[in-house]
Amino acid sequence: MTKLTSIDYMKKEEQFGAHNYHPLPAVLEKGSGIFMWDVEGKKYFDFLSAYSAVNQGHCHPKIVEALVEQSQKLTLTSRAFYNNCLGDYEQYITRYFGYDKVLPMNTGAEGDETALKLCRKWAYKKKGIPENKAKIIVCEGNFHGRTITVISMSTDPDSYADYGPYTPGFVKIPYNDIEALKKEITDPHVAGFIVEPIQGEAGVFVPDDGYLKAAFDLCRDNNVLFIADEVQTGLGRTGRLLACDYEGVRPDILILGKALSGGLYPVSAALADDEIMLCIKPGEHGSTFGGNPVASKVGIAALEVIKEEKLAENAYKMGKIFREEMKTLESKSEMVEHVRGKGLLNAVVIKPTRGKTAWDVCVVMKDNGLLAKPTHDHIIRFAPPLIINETQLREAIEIIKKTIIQMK
Ligand code: IF1
Repeated sequence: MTKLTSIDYMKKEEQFGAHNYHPLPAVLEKGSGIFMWDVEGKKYFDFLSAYSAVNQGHCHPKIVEALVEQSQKLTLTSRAFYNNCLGDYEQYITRYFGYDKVLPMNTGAEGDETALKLCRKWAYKKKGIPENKAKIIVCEGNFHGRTITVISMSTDPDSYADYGPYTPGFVKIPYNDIEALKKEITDPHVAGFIVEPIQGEAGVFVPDDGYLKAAFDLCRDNNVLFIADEVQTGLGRTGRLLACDYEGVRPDILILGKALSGGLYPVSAALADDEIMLCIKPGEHGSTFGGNPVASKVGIAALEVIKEEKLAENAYKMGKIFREEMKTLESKSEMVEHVRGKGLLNAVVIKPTRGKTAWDVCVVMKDNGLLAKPTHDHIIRFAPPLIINETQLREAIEIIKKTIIQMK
């Protein structure tokens, strides 16, 4: 049986798969730690981490062991019955983040949907907003997932075009603009404000220092729920356990996903205190796989790794080195316009030069052994697993520098 080549695999996907992505031409077969290998055996630095789902590194042994062990015992009971894993996971994750309760789901989008439903339930049951009048304030440039309600919040035509009619009840304001929030938040029908502490997909937009705290205070003063979508920024990625920790903000509803499983299994969660969480009664929300035994064991292992291996601290240190080194490119290459980020969630804004774009840079970086992907045309996100050490980081930086400087 002749071994299939990368081209063969790409052709198969082209013929039999939906065309809902435009991947870089790399066909990966193996992952371990910060590295991946393609079907021809070529080794790559992974500088995307599956959009921050692989913070712990590919196939982390401790998380793999949890997955394999539970998969041979009991994988799914549905929530029609109890099981001996969910309660331990719920106790572990609520103590880990300091909330009364967790509602376990699977994808990040389901985590966001859960938060929106909790917010609306709270609006009617606790705040006393008239039925069907609840409003939730969202930020322009947001990305919270791909469901119809979540893209109803989006201002990106790639996310919402031709998917109407849209879910009503969302008020859009500019990101990082406290005055805009102040203007809308006094409306008595406003129930919540949902925000990414750093806008990942929009291009790693880091808001001004103090923005999150000021927004949180406005929410508190107006009896509005502050909802943090930390699906991408959470779990050590930005150099703290949560990006909200930089400003001492404790969200009323915290949304987690992606690295909550270390990339081994879809695990997401919404965390809140009883006053909010108990607004949802039995039978009013859930999912077949939400909180299943495998997700519970994998979730605990993934969270233990973040603490035991001090991934947030490492992300903070390595991120500083990364930005310092990349900033030297600003003066050396007309292609590098700006470098920004926090921890190991960083982005380089590329100025198309001599017809070469961010995509071209990523294709050459791939040939040079490093995988990253542009977001929104001219911005390259660099987000390696948080286990990367300084030697590996500096080797990767050399590849990035070499690529950008050689772009002719
Ligand atoms: C794709 C983007 C990133 C997220 C935040 C919720 C979700 C995401 C802040 C939903 C998911 C993923 C989705 C994936 C690519 C990636 C992405 F480019 F789409 F926007 F990271 F920036 N909140 N982001 O970033 O989580 O349902 O996917 O588990 O759709 O291509 P999910």
